[in-house]
Amino acid sequence: MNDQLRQPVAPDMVHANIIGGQDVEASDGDLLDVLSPADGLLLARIASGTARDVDAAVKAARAAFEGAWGRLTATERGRLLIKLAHAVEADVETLTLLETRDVGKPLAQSRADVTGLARYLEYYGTAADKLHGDVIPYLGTHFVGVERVPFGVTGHIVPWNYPMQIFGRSVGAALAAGNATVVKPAEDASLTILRVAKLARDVGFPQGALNVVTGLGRTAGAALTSHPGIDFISFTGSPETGTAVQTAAAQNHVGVTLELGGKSAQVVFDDADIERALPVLVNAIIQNGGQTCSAGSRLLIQRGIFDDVVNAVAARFKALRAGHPERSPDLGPMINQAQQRRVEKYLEKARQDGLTVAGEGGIAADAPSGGYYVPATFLAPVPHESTLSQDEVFGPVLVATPFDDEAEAIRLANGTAYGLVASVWTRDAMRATRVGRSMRAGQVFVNCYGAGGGIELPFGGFGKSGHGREKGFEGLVEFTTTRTLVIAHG
Ligand code: TXE
Repeated sequence: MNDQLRQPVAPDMVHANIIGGQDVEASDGDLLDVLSPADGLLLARIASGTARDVDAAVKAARAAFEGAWGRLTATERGRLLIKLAHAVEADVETLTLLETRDVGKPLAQSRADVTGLARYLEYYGTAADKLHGDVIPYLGTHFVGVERVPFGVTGHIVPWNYPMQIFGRSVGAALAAGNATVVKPAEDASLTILRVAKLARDVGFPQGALNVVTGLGRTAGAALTSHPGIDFISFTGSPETGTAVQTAAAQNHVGVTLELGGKSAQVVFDDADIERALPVLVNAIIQNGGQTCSAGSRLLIQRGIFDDVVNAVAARFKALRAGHPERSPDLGPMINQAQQRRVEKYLEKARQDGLTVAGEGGIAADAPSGGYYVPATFLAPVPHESTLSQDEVFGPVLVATPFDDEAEAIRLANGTAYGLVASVWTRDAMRATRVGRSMRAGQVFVNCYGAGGGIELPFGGFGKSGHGREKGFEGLVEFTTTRTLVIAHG
């Protein structure tokens, strides 16, 4: 493990943007403080990127696309991504600790994210030269070939909840497809992305293929999404910012992928294997403190087993402790004070509305007082129409609602503005298939939830959860368009 990181990180640890392969300070020299979610103390400072920095990064990316990066074959691009995957694996200890300190994830989750990033890079690296076009039968006198070509320069707005994984699925796929990239990490989660960009430089990515401009969403982020030199945008974040991003993209007539979170239902029928389900039902919301777009934040339970399942889930919630992320807690802190307040406000309103807390965890006695901790909270029964059943809380808050039959289960599961993920728990294979295929969600799990990380599986939403697909081979295709060549030969 990197000894420097074992020590308290010096507050003057300052990070520049990475533009055209160089470390570049913000054009006006401004810095943003990075606070540790575990204790609220200063951890580092990052460049507060400006529109000028974004412009320089877009120009560096364009030069790479038209130059050394654009000239590489798909195989050569793939090899570089695989080299980067190996460099990430070799750096796993340092990246894991840095991620935990920056975003407050328990070490095991940070490690899983870093390993996930390496796997994304491997997946897209090995896929780069398997992405090919088509030949279309046409007039007898003409040959028609359809090529899959990159857009050019892609912009990536990455949120703070899974910086490593979202960087992997978005930037990894865009690079594999041959685009040059400009990344704006979240202001609360830039440190590991900057480090990976340096690893990319070390393993030989041509200058400008991967640029990182850190800073605020309303300045650096907005400058990136409205820049006329950007050919496609990938955004993961809130629906409100997603609207701003898509509006900006529309001005430049470019496409966007939006992944905007969810309010995903876990549907439990009375014939389900409850013992098998219980740990999965709880983990689906507790993972990353509930700050997960695909969190299973609603339990829909068939009425006959409602009380029993609620009691069993409540018992598990009571045992959960939020604590310092370097001390293997059940869940870490929220990312920042604003997110902590957001979750607390939802819980205050729920109590005012008279909703019943069925099980509440605690905060570990040794959790630093300045950290952004929220106890895991399970409420049941919660009416389907209530705010807590409809809004994405993005914290360790689970609600349960009873249903009577299959039709009601489907209506409730599909009854929010979101549509990202769902799960169905039953031993009846026909019902599992029937209900699974009725879900308005981009991914549906049967007798499991989020199994295996899903790097190979297309992921994305319906409705307010956004549009476009990431992950899997479909995520690679998403970063390309076509060019059709018609050749007369007779
Ligand atoms: O999101 P924002 P916030 C949801 C979750 C959370 C809420 C608010 O419910 O509680 O959103 O989080 C950049 N132009 N999700 O405020 O604002 C910003 O710098 C361009 C769900 O953090 O969407 C960051 O990099 N970019 C979600 C990114 O957008 C802008 C993950 C996300 O920030 C911008 C995160 C602008 N005008 C939050 N304004 C998921 N789908 O998993 C901000 N940004």
